[in-house]
Amino acid sequence: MEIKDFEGLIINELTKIIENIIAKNPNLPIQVKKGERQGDAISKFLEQKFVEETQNHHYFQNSKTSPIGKTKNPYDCETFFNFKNHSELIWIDFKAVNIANEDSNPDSGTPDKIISLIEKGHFYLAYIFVFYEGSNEILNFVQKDNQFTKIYFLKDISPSVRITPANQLQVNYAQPPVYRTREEFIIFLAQKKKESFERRLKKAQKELEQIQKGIIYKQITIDELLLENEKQEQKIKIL
Ligand SMILES: [Ca+2]
Repeated sequence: MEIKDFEGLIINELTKIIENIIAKNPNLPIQVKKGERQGDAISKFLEQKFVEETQNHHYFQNSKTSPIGKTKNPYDCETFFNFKNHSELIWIDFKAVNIANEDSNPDSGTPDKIISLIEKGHFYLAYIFVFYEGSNEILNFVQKDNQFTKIYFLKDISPSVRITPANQLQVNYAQPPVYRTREEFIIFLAQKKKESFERRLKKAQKELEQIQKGIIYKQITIDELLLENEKQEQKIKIL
């Protein structure tokens, strides 16, 4: 089977499940103040529903939610996609977007978790986006570009993604994914890491040069700090 078709099948099946969950639960009893993010509560809801919906599923088996209280867990849900005699581990990361917040750049986790995943013989981390808006007492799932959910694999993430100095993948959720092969993704990820290190190095180099010139922070020099300190010490010493 072509890898691309295999991936397309998984995305299609995931989409059906999420659309089904939203059709059954068009709103949630969660209050959303203007612009407030309710991502965690929505994610918890979707995790549980996903596990329920895949209890007796043709393709998905052994779904489970992330362990409670483990905030740094690499996935929200884990499941296995079974096709013919093959069982493929899928990690799911739910992303709930309040459509009132136009420019949302959610951190999408460390890139290193996908590296460990690939190193262990897997590949697929699926981002599942859902969209919501708040009213007084409830939260409504809404469509964006005529879709209740947008799902893609991390391997197909927008080329505009960057790796932040805190080693987090960051991308504007509105940026569409692009298809790339698995091999292309590995090379792409290495390139993004390289660019991130280069930006950090450039910044550190600049800061190092400043401190070598005696500037400790912004325009403040070490000498100025020492002088100010001496003045303050004198005031205390004559008490
Ligand atoms: Ca998440």
